[in-house]
Amino acid sequence: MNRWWPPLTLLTFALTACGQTPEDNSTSTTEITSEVSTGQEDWTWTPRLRPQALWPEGIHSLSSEQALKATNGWGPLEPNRSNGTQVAGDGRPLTLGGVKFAKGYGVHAPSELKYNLKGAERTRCVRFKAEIGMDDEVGTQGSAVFQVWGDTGKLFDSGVMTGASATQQVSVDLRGQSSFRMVVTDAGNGKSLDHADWVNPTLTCLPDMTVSAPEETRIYQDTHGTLPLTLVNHTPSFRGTVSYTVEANYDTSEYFQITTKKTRLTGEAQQIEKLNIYMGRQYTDDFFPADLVVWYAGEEVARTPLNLVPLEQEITVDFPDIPVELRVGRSVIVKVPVSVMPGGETTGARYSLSPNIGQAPDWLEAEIVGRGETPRQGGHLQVRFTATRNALPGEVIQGDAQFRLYEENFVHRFPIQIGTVPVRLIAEDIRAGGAAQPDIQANLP
Ligand SMILES: [Ca+2]
Ligand SMILES: [Ca+2]
Repeated sequence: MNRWWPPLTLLTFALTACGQTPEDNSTSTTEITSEVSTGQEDWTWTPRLRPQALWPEGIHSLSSEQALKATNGWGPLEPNRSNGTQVAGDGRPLTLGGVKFAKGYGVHAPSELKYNLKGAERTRCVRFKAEIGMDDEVGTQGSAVFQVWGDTGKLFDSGVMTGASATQQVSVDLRGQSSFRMVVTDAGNGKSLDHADWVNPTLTCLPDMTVSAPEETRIYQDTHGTLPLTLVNHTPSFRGTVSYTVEANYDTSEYFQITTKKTRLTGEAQQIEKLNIYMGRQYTDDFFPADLVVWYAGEEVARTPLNLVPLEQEITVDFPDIPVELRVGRSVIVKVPVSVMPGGETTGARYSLSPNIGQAPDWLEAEIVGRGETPRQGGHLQVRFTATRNALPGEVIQGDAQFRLYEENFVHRFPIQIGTVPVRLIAEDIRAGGAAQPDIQANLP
């Protein structure tokens, strides 16, 4: 047997002592209401009251915090120890079901601990968690009820727990409360042997922050887009990392994914985050109403409506298969057919060119001639390529020029590569050595 037991004499003393108090046979164990004492307390702690400073570390241990009020049915409550006897500081390691715990409160019914939930810098404490049970120092005896109360009434009730009860996990939502109380009653049968433990009591505290997104964000299907978020943080000391999810009444993974997972907040009052969103191909509606939810410490900290509008991309641009041949100082204009599928929504695409040839693209210039926009019913783009200098020895003289498309109507532009065109430079005069190439006329498609 691994459990540590005190000397028999001490155990006997402890158990008979709390079983022989004048209050022991009391049956007037009316439920403790918000501010009314039952008069059964053996100990009350009030002289050192002060609001606790709850800083937004997220998970906030209560085991070292000062309470606004504390009462206990058998001597003082014991921080990080079992209640033991009426003597202060005589408890043993908090033990539930044979498991010892370092943090928590050992109390004795009737007992109450009251805490402030108002934190500094608008911190909001939204959840209380603990493990509860009768301490092993009473064996399978004792009988008590654990309760959590807020301003608005009772938020949790464990039912009657005895020394034989399994440890319970407590998780209470405290949103909307300004304070809360951890209460232990004697379960209506007297307080004898009611040695109760609140183990690992914690508050989850959140920064006061808001998030907002554009009223509408348009993204081409099958591409990544950018969603600008504005994070406003009213808790300057907060330096935590928040994460994001999307809530909707459908499976969002089929339609889009937020690929930016986390943001480290720097304490700035306002922070801009550009979320990367991938928009899938499957869609049936014009837009996707959803909520973007910001999380911290496992709790929702802020949310904003999110309307993602998928743009169809049904434009085909057909470059000629043959290379464009250029002489230095000359230009070639290539007509590029652009087709739009019936019913397609080009929404006025805008084009630009990005040369990309080997290591030395600087000899090639390319530009759109004309409006640079696709007619809604299709048509042609005219692209002018110009060679500006001779190739140098060892320089690549043939390669692909990339043709990139930009959509005017994006909230944020990003390039979509829709094709490449091969371009060949005809060098007339290779300087610094090497043989000159034959003079070949540009091949005009
Ligand atoms: Ca004690
Ligand atoms: Ca009892």
